[in-house]
Amino acid sequence: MHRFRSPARPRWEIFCQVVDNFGDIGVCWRLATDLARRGGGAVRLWVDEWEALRRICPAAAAVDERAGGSVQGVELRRWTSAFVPLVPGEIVVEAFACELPAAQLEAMAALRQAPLWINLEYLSAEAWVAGCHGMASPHPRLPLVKHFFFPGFDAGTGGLLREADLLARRDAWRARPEGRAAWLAARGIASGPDALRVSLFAYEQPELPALFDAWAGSGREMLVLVPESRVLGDVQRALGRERLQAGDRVVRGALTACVLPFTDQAGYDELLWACELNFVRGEDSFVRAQWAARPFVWQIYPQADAAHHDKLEAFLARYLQGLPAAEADALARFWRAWNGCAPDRATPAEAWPALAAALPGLDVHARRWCDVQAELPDLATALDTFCSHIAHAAR
Ligand code: TRH
Repeated sequence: MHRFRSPARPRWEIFCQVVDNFGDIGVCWRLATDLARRGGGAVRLWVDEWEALRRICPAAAAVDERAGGSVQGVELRRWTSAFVPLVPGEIVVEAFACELPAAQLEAMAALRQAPLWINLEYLSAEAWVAGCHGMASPHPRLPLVKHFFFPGFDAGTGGLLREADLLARRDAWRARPEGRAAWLAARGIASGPDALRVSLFAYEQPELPALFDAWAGSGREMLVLVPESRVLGDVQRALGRERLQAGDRVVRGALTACVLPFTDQAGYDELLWACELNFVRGEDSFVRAQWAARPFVWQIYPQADAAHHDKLEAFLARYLQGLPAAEADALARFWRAWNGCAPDRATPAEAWPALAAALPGLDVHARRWCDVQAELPDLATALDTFCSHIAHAAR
């Protein structure tokens, strides 16, 4: 069996297959740029869908898909069915069990020193994660060993992606007196000092019209910022519009809804920082909302067997710890309603007044949660440490 030995600055090679949305590429692009920025070695990212990459990383449009090219220190390569391996990296990451091409595995096995092969798993707050984090699985035929690396919310897991300067950048952005006002003004958006600013990034949401009705009739000005995403059809339905696009603004009672263009990831962070309540989805925006340290509503990626309900409850069980019962109930009730989960059969519109009342307490809690999570090693650091430990153990 070949043994992995990590050089001081390994070459990282990440494989990403885009499933359904941006999520997988959102996480992989963030990991790749974070590793590159930390100077821990060269980073190559293989992506099967260039269009999805281009949306979160517009600079990818200038890269020749066949020849590859570098953006933010990451070598971008298109992963096609005619895949021909390059010299494999010393650390090869397959994201979310995307299954490396056979030619890549053969190239890895042919090396004198086998690369360290990592399967980066989906984020889950479930208790079993810590037990599986770091497990090894030898390839049945080739002299290769795959290691499972799980992100998570405690020290027994691989942590969460968090760039080294993220929280300082967030605080500096918020501290600038003109920060948010200028950000909104640059997008042609005005709101009163007491408005509740909400970002809405979501999958389809059939319950949205009733919630918009509640917001339109609310006693507080509601500014809802909707980046172009799958929920836009429901926003159109809720506002009785045929077609909405970036730049459109619709006022109904206390509610003003503004459609924003889909930006790069840095721009999306600023949207989260600018709002008092963020609706997020999937995995990466869910984590970014936690670093924004404001109350948020998570729409979990739906799975056919409703396995996502358990994942939602597992996160709620962790997140709600330490909150007074009324605030914890308000948040849990709204999240379950937003995700269509039994047994709490309230609709989001019915669950909204209690959530609105709980926001001040939830705001304090969101900051506390963010601070606690920020004490743990971030995912890129944890991954680097994990690889070094395996290399050390192999000596
Ligand atoms: O795209 P998603 O729905 O991702 C999901 C999850 O990863 C899920 O686990 C997976 O199984 C499924 O895809 C197939 O949501 P997510 O993870 O939040 O990714 C969206 C990315 O888009 C994230 O990196 C933030 C980014 N983004 C921008 O860069 N600009 C924007 O304007 C917006 C709204 C988002």
